[in-house]
Amino acid sequence: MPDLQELGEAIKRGDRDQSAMLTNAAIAAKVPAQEILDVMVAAMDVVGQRFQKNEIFVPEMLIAARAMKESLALLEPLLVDAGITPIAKAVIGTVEGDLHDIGKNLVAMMWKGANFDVIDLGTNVSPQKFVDAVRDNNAQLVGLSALLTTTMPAIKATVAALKAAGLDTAKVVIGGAPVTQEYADEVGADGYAPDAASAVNVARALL
Ligand code: B1M
Repeated sequence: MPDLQELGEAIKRGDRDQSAMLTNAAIAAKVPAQEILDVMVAAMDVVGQRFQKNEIFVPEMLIAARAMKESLALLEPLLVDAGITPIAKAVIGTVEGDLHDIGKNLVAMMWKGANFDVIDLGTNVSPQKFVDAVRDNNAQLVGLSALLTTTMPAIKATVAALKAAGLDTAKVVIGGAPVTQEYADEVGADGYAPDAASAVNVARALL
């Protein structure tokens, strides 16, 4: 049985080789993907707490994130189900000014797993870029992620830009650590999801 605790420790240290090796070992041992993911997410929480307490700094946070991303890429095929005909087209991205993408990538994976055709615009995505992508792809669903209190207003600006462009038939789901249902109501988003798994339920309910 692979040591999942050691996987969490490897992510916290930013040891990519070790975390990839342990992730592969866990996959090979048929540990459920959700269980592996939970360990990885908990490790990133600890990284965030250490950063908050000034025990570590941005470079350490970055190498931990890199290790997590590599392990997440190994998990992706397990998280993404083999869907046949996509239920809907979705555009997702992290809003302007914000470079955090791990949570957004997780939502994208879960949406792919729920059989949505997902177009991932990446990070630091301007309202106009969201508008263009929704229009060009005739998307029915839009996902906006923000991890910083300072980038939350970009969610509001993006929702407003979509409305101004007459694209309000596309349902907007928002999320990210500082985002709340209250904020979603305030900015006129159609839905809020606290995590990637509930982003699937929220999207399904809206569609
Ligand atoms: Co940043 N960072 N960071 N960071 N970082 C946070 C967010 C912070 C909380 C750390 C802290 O102080 N404790 C803090 C924000 C404080 C605030 O505004 N309230 C912070 C800060 C301050 C900063 C910088 C300003 C630091 C600096 O430079 N001084 C800077 C900003 C850069 C920028 O974006 N312009 C910065 C930079 C970085 C790195 C680049 C080093 C790196 C990101 C690397 C990357 O993403 N590729 C990084 C990291 C790794 C973090 C922490 C440690 C981890 C984030 C993460 O990936 N978590 C984070 C602390 C923390 O959150 N614990 C922190 C794991 C991920 C699975 O969770 O993204 O929350 P999360 O996603 C969750 C939910 O939020 C939700 O689902 C996911 C779970 O299922 N969700 C959605 C997310 N998006 C969703 C969309 C949805 C629905 C749900 O619908 C569409």
